[in-house]
Amino acid sequence: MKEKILKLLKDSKNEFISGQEISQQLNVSRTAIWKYINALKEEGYEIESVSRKGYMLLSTPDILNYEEIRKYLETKHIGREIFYFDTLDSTNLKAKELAANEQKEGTVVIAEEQTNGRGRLGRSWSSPKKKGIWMSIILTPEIEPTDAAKVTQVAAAAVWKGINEVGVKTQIKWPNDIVLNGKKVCGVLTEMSGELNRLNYLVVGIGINANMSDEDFPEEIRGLATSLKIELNKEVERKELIGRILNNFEELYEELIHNNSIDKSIKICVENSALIGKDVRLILKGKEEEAKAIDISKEGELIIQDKNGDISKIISGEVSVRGLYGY
Ligand code: BTX
Repeated sequence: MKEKILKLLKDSKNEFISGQEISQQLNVSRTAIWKYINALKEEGYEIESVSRKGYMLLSTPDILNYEEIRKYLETKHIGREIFYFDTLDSTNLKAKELAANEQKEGTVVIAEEQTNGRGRLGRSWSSPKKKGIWMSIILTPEIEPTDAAKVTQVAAAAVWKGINEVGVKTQIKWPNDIVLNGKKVCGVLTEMSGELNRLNYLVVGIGINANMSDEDFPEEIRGLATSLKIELNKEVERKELIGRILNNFEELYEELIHNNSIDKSIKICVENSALIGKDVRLILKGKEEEAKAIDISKEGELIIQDKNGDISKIISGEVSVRGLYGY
């Protein structure tokens, strides 16, 4: 109901809408409306109320609920249900909980802050309040569990495109990072629930440093991390960026679902790769090896050439890849 009232306020653009009209349209009592209006005010919506005239929306806060993101969405399924939280331990954890309870394909979980944001291999992800985009998408594709890593490439490509559309050219560091001027601006964490040959669901977690300043990062990662704001010198509209990323994600993901292909995503990942053509250090189970990254396969594996000239493919999750020259 709160969302419906907000929609009416937004639809009456800069004009008062009377309590009576809201009450008639939504079949809800005037006292209930008053309570919902107060709840909206608490969320940061500035609403003027004048007796006999009604309510007028003066300004909307920078928050990431469905009502705010909706106007940027062009998707059919992805992001059509958004669970929005002020604070969460981790959007991936919440998404897994929801997915286990039959939440459907395309549901998105967003938090303004994560107190236990997670990276790969038990690492943590710094997620300060209202400074970034911390979100997870629930997916139930009919693909083999071994193909789950393909979705990470789809997500990386979708984020690259979304950020590019708001005017920032980044690079994709296979398999799951987006970098900007050699520093990490986004990370993707795909987690899966399934059995050997059956995938139950996937959760694709996306963390984007949108509007952080240097001092918003923990000291130990300041040299490695950057934000779109730092590079652009101005804040980005987080809700617009979310909309663009989800739109691109749906388009690229449909290629996987309908054609069992991720060619479009791979093309983006290859053309904008931070690694291809460069020497990299592979870290596999504590062992380090130098090689040259030469391509990404149709399946999303990194193709490398070792010092003897031998070519092989590596699967994400197997190794950490470091650029030798600070990318
Ligand atoms: P990763 O394991 O590749 O990167 C984690 C590493 O990146 C950390 O060990 C740290 O060095 C560095 N780091 C931590 N926080 C940041 C940051 N904000 N910016 C840049 N570098 C950082 C990458 O894992 C995958 C991260 C996914 C995060 C999303 S947020 C929404 C969803 N929920 C959740 O808990 N995780 C995902």
